[in-house]
Amino acid sequence: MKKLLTIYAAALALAFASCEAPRMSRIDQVNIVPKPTLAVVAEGVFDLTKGTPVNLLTDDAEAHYAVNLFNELVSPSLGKALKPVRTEVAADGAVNIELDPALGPEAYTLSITPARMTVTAGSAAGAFYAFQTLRQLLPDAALRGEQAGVIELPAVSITDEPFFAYRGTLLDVGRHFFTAQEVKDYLDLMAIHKINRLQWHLTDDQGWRIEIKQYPKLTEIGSVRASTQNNQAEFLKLPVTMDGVPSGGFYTQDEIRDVVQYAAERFITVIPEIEMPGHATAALASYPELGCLGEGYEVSGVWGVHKEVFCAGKESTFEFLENVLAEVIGLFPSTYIHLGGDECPKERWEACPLCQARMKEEGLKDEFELQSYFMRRMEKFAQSHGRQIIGWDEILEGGLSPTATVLSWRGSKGGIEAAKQGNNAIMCPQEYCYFDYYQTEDWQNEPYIGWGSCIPVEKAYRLDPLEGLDADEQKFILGPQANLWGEYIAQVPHLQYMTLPRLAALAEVGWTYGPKDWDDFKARVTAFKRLYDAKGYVYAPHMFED
Ligand code: TNX
Repeated sequence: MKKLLTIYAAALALAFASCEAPRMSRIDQVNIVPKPTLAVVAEGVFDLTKGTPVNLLTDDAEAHYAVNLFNELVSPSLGKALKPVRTEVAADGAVNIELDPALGPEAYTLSITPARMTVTAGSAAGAFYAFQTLRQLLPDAALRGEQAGVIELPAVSITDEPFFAYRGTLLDVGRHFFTAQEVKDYLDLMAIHKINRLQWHLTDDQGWRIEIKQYPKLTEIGSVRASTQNNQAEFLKLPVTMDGVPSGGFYTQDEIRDVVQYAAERFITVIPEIEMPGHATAALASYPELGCLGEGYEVSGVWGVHKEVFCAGKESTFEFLENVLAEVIGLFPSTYIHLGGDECPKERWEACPLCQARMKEEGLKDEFELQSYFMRRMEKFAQSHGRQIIGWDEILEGGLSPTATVLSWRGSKGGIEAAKQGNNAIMCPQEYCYFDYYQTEDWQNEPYIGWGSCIPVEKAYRLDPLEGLDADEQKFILGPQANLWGEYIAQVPHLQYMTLPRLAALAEVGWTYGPKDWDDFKARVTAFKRLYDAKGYVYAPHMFED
């Protein structure tokens, strides 16, 4: 028996030795999304093997980081990480990597000829984007990480740079919690689309998700709700039904730091959002003294706009929020901190003697001005810590602070108004950018629940973030953002389905500004279909079907 086994093992070893890793043929057609500034496809292929030298023409930490990025992409198939060698000039038969600060920080050129491959990037971020483009040039089997002796790369010459510096998505973990690992997976999804901002919606009526050391009850009490609405009551005009199942979760500060670091490695800035003065029920359930009523709050299990908001009359509210923000600022290096500011009903303030007294004292003519007072006061605090604030477009009501950035969600008009006033704005108009909406009109037949109305990929692709603005005003538009609201999104496959392939459309809106050609986009976006399939991502299939 032992002898038999030895013979068998020897035969196996021989079989492996003689079975060389295959040559992976080049992709049939070069398709790149988002569309590069300039891309010229040429004849021939470059053969990448595990013996291909990687020449580093710049010798600094960023360049070495770029080599790691390259290896992450190709070493699973080549079976080993390629070692960089420092050289003065680019050479044939090699991959050449160079950083050239004369290019913009996110800019790159990628040149592949049968003789050599050369990446020149403005910074490590540019190299990162070059390799996201290169990913789209890899054969399917390489995307799946299958072994290859040779990977054929098509000859191309690409010069590329994003149009907008801000290309964002919002992830709502307030409504349904996603673990730190799931958030990291989401960051990976963003990164392949060259999206570089994550607005992390960490607090809402239905849950407080971030550990604040000074206020432990925020997570002890505020991160858990007893029961959750499980029907689309608003959309279907039905009475609300509840599931009766407790649900919760929060991130420790260590987890937050870890996610922020993971994002930074992918050139994504995480912008924390702490909601105020509205969407505050979970905070009030934890510290009821911060509300106008002072008692009787519960972490909410139903969706929609809630009338329980922070009391704007009490000094203790501001003290609390400043202490919270001080911890948040310590965790997030982002220049921008998002302070919410949306959907704040004024009913409690109207009936609250302290809020009314504050209005009198400060000479505020109505509750909208009181909200503006609230936001400006918190903005001042953020600024005293060297940060800038973003707020939903409601911060225009009652007087916009000259230094706040507006996130335009009720159409583009808030962003337009902000830009006309000389304020920065980010565009996420509801009718283009709400990825929690259905993907098709035929919503009854979609496999996952949506918020209500529908945004097909083509609609998402049609957003023009600069529409309605003249050249001077356009400078204030930082870029577009897609919002993934989480009322009905509790599981990762659902999250992926709502995101893909609409994120590819948003990616192109943010990266490539210019005339729209839907048919051309539709043909090119197959690059992402290959990737989604290789990685096993769940996506809406409709645009690939006809
Ligand atoms: C509006 S956008 C909201 C969210 C909801 C979303 C549902 C904004 C500032 N508020 O609270 O989750 O609609 O699509």
